[in-house]
Amino acid sequence: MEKSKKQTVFSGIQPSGNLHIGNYLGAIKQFVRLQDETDALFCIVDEHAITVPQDPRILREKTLEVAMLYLAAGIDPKKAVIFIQSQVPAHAELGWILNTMTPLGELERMTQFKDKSAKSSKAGILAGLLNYPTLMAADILLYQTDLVPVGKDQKQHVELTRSIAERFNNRFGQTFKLPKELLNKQTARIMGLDNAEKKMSKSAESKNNHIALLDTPDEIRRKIKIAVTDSGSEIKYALKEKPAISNLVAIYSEFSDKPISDIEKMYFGKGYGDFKKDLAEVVVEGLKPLQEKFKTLEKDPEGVLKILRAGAKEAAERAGRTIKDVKKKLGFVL
Ligand code: ATP
Ligand code: LTN
Repeated sequence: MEKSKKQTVFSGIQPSGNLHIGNYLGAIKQFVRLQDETDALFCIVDEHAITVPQDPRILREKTLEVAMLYLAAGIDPKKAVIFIQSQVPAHAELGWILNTMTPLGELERMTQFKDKSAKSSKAGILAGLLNYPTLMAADILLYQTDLVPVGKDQKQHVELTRSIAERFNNRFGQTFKLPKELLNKQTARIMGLDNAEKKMSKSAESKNNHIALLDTPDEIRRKIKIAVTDSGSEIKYALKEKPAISNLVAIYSEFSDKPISDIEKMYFGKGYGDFKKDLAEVVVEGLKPLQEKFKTLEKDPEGVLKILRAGAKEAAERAGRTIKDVKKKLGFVL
């Protein structure tokens, strides 16, 4: 199929901490699958990361780390465009323009804003945290995106993107394609290992909440050993009745490529101890190729920067077409 006939896919990850298996299963694994069948762009959204204060040295380090993790996970720069958001100025430009057209109430309703702002005093909440979704809308709309592969926590932001685009199109004529979120049912919300009621999160307080993609085998074994379980002893996938075990079964299934029903059969009559021991090895083995490739990439930061610069160039060309059309429609002098 010709490139232009393929569906366009866009997604982004913030370089704001250690990427974990929730990010991998909910997002990156989909990216790798989609790069073959679609026209895909994957971004490292550093301008989103600064909506909470960041140490500049660490931000730079984490930005390159996310790029290397994309590559180590199997995203191929020959198949997909990989780039850093701040290297394409059209994102901030369109983000601002969309800000001027988005009612405050719609931003205040966003669950992520409510959750993140609840953790600070009012004086500590930055305007950028509230305006975060308009920048995300800009990311998506600049590329005439059809599909946005994300975890469930981002569904609301993609829905808002659609209403922002619709409103703009109604007022100024057809400009943006209306994008849709793409969720993988089994992995859209991987739960914390220390608490099966909350999603696995980079910013969780406990170190035992998540398995980071670069955790050592011993760290992985330790975290799985102490992961919370449910009452009873059966290994089965039943989200309401057994949320913690269901989460571990889903992780097992994803890293082993075995369907959930096979895992339930394999562990019928066995206890949590046996299951957890095997799960740890499945995750250790599952992450091994990624970790090895990461180590190789780390030795060649210049090579990675080169890929990112080429990605930014291609992204800027494509984004440039949309931003030019938007400016013309708004009455800006070009
Ligand atoms: P945090 O984990 O600190 O809340 P985040 O979700 O705000 O991080 P990103 O790192 O940008 O931010 O998320 C990258 C991708 O990973 C997004 O598509 C997000 O939906 C997905 N994701 C994050 N946490 C999970 C999870 N627990 N399960 C599945 N997908 C997830
Ligand atoms: N908001 C997302 C990161 C993000 C994104 C995007 C995802 C920024 N821009 C565009 C998909 C498409 C998050 O916090 N996970």
